[in-house]
Amino acid sequence: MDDLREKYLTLIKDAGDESGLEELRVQAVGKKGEISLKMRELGKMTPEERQVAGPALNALKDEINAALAAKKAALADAALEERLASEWLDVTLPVRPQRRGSIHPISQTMEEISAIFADMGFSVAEGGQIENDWYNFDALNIPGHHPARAEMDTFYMHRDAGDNRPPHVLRTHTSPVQIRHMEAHGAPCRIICPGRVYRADYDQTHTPMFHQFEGLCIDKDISMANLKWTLEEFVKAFFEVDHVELRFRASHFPFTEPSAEVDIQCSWEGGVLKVGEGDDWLEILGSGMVHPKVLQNSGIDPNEWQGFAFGVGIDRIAMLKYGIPDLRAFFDADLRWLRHYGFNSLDVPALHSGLSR
Ligand code: 2NM
Repeated sequence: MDDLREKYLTLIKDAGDESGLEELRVQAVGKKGEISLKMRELGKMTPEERQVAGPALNALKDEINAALAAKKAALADAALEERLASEWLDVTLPVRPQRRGSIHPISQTMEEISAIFADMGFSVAEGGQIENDWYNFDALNIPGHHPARAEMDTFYMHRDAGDNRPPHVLRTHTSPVQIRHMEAHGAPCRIICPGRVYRADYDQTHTPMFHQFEGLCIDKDISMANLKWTLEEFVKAFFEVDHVELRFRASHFPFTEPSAEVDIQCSWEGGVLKVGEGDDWLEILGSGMVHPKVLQNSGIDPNEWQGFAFGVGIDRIAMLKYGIPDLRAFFDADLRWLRHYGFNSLDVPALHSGLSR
């Protein structure tokens, strides 16, 4: 018995890993292990012999089990220590200086817009890029025969021959998101809807996919004055100037009444754009008071609520702000262009830190 003890305690002490240790356990105290076999021999002993050998064997078995458990814990500890040592990481090290990628100017501009409007209590709403007739046109007071529908250069989705349902369309503006939002949440509401929109138009100043954001504010006692203040605050914050004149020109959209196109004061002295100086004007957006029919179509009572809405082309104001001369370069995925015009992913636009620094 002393030999057995000596043998197994030494083997256990020298075991290198958990699977080796498990083999030892089977070999010593498993069902057919050496100690278990010895215990079976107890039956052949005289009662006197058994009284001595029985407790001694049990004690040995306990001792070996305890040694196995202790070694198992020690091996697990060692494995953990080894893993922790290899996974060690100094989180206080500075970020690697080389820039691997950059934020596209349109993404940057969208983040800036969101930060500005969030500060005025607007939240961001998004929706799908494939829409149906109702949400893209009818709900917005643009009926089938309306010239605005033809003017929109709409992309129609394919329908199988014989399927006479009206086709889906690629949304031509983000207004459907606003209709769906009013339908789902009712009034009051204050949202901006940025996103991709599509029109079949391609030249120097148009791409078939472009970005816009629309704003919508519905409440009691909302007027054009609220619209003017909101847009002034936006333009000042976006172009990072303290003062700017806005010019409202009467216009027409089916979904607003009255409607206005808005120009901002600027100068082009020396070929550089300065917003809020000089006596030139730059058209940047369309706006108006939401048409009562649009409210009604969205489940909102126009006798109780009213509001303003506006739409702005993101690509264009991004070009103006960041001096990007060519619209189409936005979508060329040219790495040299992206490195030049891209933004650092760690500088998240926020009003308190300077929007675009
Ligand atoms: C514009 C100009 C004027 C507009 C209207 C709506 C809605 F859904 F509330 F009716 N959203 N956006 C709107 C109004 C858009 O873009 C030039």
